Amino acid sequence: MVSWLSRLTAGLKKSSDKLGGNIADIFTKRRIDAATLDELEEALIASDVGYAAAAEIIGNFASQRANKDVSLPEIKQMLAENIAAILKPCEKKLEFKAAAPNVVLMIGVNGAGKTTAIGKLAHKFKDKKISLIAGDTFRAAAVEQLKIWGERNQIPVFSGASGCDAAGLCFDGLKKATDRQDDIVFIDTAGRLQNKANLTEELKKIVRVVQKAIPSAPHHVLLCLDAATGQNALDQVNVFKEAAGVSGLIVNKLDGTAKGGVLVSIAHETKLPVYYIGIGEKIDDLAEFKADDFATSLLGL
Ligand SMILES: Nc1nc2c(ncn2[C@@H]2O[C@H](COP(=O)(O)OP(=O)(O)O)[C@@H](O)[C@H]2O)c(=O)[nH]1
Ligand SMILES: [Mg+2]
Repeated sequence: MVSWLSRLTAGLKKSSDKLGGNIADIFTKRRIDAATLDELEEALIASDVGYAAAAEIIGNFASQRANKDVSLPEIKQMLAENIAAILKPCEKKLEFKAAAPNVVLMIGVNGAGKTTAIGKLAHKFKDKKISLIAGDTFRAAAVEQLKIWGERNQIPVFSGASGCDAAGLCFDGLKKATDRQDDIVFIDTAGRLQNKANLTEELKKIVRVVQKAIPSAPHHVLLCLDAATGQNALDQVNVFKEAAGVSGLIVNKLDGTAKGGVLVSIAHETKLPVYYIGIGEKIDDLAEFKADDFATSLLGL
């Protein structure tokens, strides 16, 4: 069995090759001076770490190394520690209340990995009684996709006719889950960002209806982000925060992108919990977010 850390490191290889390669290029050429620090900051920004986080990391790094000679591995280690410090506040465990059902609203733009993340999470929490609600009623394929995950996990999927009212479906699905005494209900939603006003309106309506069905719900509003969208992910956080009040993040597709540094930017700017990271399409390709592991993997350490 390959360890989580080595899978994470393998997934982040494109990101770490880019960042690690750029850092190596900078430091084999000359000693650390102001120009080198600038280049290092640029390398971080080029890896989607974001301006503010990069400035903070380099600021800390500059004061720590204070005229000492440092080797390349030591430099990477120091950077990894500074990155981990930014990520640490976002490392939180996704927890559920004993009082059932816990309602998890999964939101995000099309393709961000919502449906897949629901399938993976249902598997992670397979010791609990779970049902799914196919709230992405816009595309028939979306309902089918969720049903496949339902079959894989051997759990029920509550769905309606294609194009039916998503909020109404959620209300009925939650009543059913309450009757069934489910521990957790995951609600899949549509993410048509092309029509922002409609999306926002629909999500707000879903939240209202969810609260009507179960006053303490939703217990989690998880925003899925596709790491490959880079800095644009931050705009998505703001749009969805306004629409549905994001309580935590799942950052998907960290495998196969060179933009893994965006997680540092997201952590720095939003401080939202990052519960899980997606590192592949399979049922097991969802890892708990660990700040130290992520930082060392990002630097290829
Ligand atoms: N490589 C990779 N692919 C992913 C990951 N998560 C989801 N996908 C794929 O991305 C595509 C869109 O995912 P989907 O769950 O349908 O997104 P949704 O539109 O937000 O529901 C699908 O082909 C998934 O298999 C991930 O972590 N890594
Ligand atoms: Mg979907």
